[in-house]
Amino acid sequence: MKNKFFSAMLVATMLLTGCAGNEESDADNINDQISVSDTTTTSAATESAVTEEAVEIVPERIYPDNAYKALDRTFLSAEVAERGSVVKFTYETKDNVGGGDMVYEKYALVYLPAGYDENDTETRYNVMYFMHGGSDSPEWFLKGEGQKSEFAYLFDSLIANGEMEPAIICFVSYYTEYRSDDTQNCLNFHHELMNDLIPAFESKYHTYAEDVTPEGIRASRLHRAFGGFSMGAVTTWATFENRLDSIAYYMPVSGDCWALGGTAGGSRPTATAEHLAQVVKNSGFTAEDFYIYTGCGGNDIAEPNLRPQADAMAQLTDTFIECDNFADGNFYFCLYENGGHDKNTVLNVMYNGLPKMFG
Ligand code: FER
Repeated sequence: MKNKFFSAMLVATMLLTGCAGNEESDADNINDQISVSDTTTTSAATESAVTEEAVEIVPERIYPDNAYKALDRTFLSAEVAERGSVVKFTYETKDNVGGGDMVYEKYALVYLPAGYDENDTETRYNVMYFMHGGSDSPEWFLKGEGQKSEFAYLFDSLIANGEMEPAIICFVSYYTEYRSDDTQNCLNFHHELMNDLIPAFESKYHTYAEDVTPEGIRASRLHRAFGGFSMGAVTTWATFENRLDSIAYYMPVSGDCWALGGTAGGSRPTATAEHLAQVVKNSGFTAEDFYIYTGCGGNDIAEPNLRPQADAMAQLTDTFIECDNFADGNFYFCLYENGGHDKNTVLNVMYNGLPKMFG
């Protein structure tokens, strides 16, 4: 996978330049974070012959081109050999921002791909967390435990057709019992995600996190995505701002970044884009370390907010590299020509974007 590629590149670069690296520098920290899950490869490689590592490693991940293609609607209903399942996952959370001892129970609806076996601890799965829009819930996507839905069919079909590797997709909610302000709940969800949900979820389900310490979560960042629709996209941009160290792939659909105020992606696109670029710089990560697949419909109420922001981001070419293939860049804006602010747009963006996710 790509982390192996980066590890090998790091080793090759160090060996070629004769540079042992400065453990304290940001650049090395980034490389450490990317390659931790592959430390055995790195340390073994360090001790083995230079030429062997330098010539043999090729990136294993071939990215499909990003050119938008219309959703194949047979993917939403066609019978394929195997179906995944939809289960409910409950976890305990707290007011991570306000504090206090109160514990609250919340749940997520989880798509598990066909063949997922809880007793098989060897097989690891990529994981995506996905947030609903205003007034909605995880049921908007998956209907409920044990239910069939267009979303689950889409994932089944993409996997059965070999367009994406089997992945676990966890539909979450920003609603809380302790705060009624939707925007604050969205902007703060990343605390609950990292402190409460991911440790519980990735202890139970077989993701690439070897353990659920902050280090274990960071080490598996190339195998983790966060996305969302509408207010869920607002949540996604906020997660990008705060959790780049733990999540490498982002899919904000039909919604802009509200860091500089509600719908500021539309009213202040350049400032919003510059803010996001600054966040990346401050984090010590570079354009090579993350991927954003964003999109909306042409008739989507969020299009006047998201499109100007995406256009402004694409101007900042040292951070957001617009591309037709994630092999060449890290940023793609997907416009579903006649799409509205609705499920059909999410299905279209997922159909196009999911095959490009994960290292
Ligand atoms: C947008 C981001 C989020 C947007 C709307 C929302 C109109 C959410 C609205 C809601 O759920 O009330 O860019 O554009």
